[in-house]
Amino acid sequence: MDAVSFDARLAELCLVQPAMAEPTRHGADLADPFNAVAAAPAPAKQSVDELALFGGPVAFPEPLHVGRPNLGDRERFLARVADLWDRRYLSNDGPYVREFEQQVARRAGARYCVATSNGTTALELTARALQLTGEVIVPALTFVATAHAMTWQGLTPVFADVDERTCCLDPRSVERLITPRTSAIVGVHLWGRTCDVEALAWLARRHNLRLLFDAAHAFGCTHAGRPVGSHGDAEVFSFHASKFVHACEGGVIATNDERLAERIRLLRNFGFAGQDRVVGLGTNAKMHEISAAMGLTSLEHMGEFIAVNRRNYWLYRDRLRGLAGVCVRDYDDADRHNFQYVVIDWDESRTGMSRDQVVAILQAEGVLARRYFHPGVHRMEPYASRASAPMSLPVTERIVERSITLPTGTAVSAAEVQAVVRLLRFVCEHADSIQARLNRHDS
Ligand code: T4K
Repeated sequence: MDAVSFDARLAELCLVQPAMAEPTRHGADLADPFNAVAAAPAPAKQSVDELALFGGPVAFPEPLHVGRPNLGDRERFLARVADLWDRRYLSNDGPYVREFEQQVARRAGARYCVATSNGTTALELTARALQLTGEVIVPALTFVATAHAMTWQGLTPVFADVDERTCCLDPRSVERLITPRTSAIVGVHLWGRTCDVEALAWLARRHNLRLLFDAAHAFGCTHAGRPVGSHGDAEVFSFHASKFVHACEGGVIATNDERLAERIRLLRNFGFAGQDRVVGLGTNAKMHEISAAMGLTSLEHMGEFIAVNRRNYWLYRDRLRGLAGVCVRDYDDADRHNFQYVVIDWDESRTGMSRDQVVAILQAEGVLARRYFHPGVHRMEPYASRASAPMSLPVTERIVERSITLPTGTAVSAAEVQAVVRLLRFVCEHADSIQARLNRHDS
């Protein structure tokens, strides 16, 4: 697709904003129990000289992060820690880990859940338990762990392009890459938007491939009304601290395949099938009890965390509406979402500033916006210098060059969201003078 038609398509997608855009209907007024002591953001900038990048005062001396952990009820967490302290049961399939697995399984609509030390080990165990070989087709528009986990298992990730609307694997691109060496498709539900599960399942069936989903971003989401966690051979969650529900570090494999779950349990614990009985190779990828205690506490607040994320998302979307060249990526209204990533598409040709310039301006102000997932995994090592590189992934490359992930979560108040929006508007309105200042700096 050429640049013009891509932009036209994106503009079209941005224009199709559902009628439910009024923030009040989505919780903009929501009392925020997690942010009672948030500092008042600095007043709006009056001139370009006041930008922190040019020596002005920093708007957010206490920075706003993408991925600042949501914290639930401190007393509940500490009570669980006291409890595990008293029972002296700290790891190895303990009671909190089992409870956490049950709770996740219930929410993910999966028959079996196996908790692990993190999402990356969960992906590794699943690839190994599925006995994948040769090549696996993955997107390059993802966190590097998706590909690294496969490579760590001796597999070769083959990068397919993504769909411009969902940002997830494009089944047509996947189909073109299937060879006799391919053993699996690994879809990623990027930023909580789900893959075209049906098309990928059809391809997997047709070519006798395994289908695995990296659902690190999609806990609590649904696809066609069914919870993420119940698709493909397995779906893998991350419960890293930066995820909206977390266990400090943690992962979970969700599956409806009992034998697969059993194999993963063995692999997770050195291959032990009982005391002194090792039935095969295994590793140590166990979740410990303190993580599970945090996970259980976090799960108790899942609804509140989503409500705050939803409020922030709609505030950003509502307040940025009409700003030329800036478009908040939307969600499919038919499904449930966790709203944990607010991603904007930044069009340099319309805003007059490059994506990297605006990220630098935001970061200088303490708005620690991220370029997730720049430059694309195919441009990272060891993939970039493989014999088969370079590869052409036009949609992926356009998205990684234009995306900005903005701070959200319970550490970001409604007032702070509005201050970030003011800053973005200021940057766009003063793009020419900012460029002039930047050019003066360079010369
Ligand atoms: N698949 C996908 C699609 C993934 O996105 C991930 C992980 C995985 C697989 C692998 O799952 P895990 O093995 O991680 O369970 C972060 C996370 O480390 C990573 O879990 C996550 N994806 C990725 C998207 O983001 P960084 O390097 O960007 O994180 P970092 O250290 O810059 O932290 C983010 C922000 O949060 C910073 O501004 C600091 C702040 N922060 C972070 C932590 C951990 C805090 O304020 N407190 C904290 O405790 O990778």
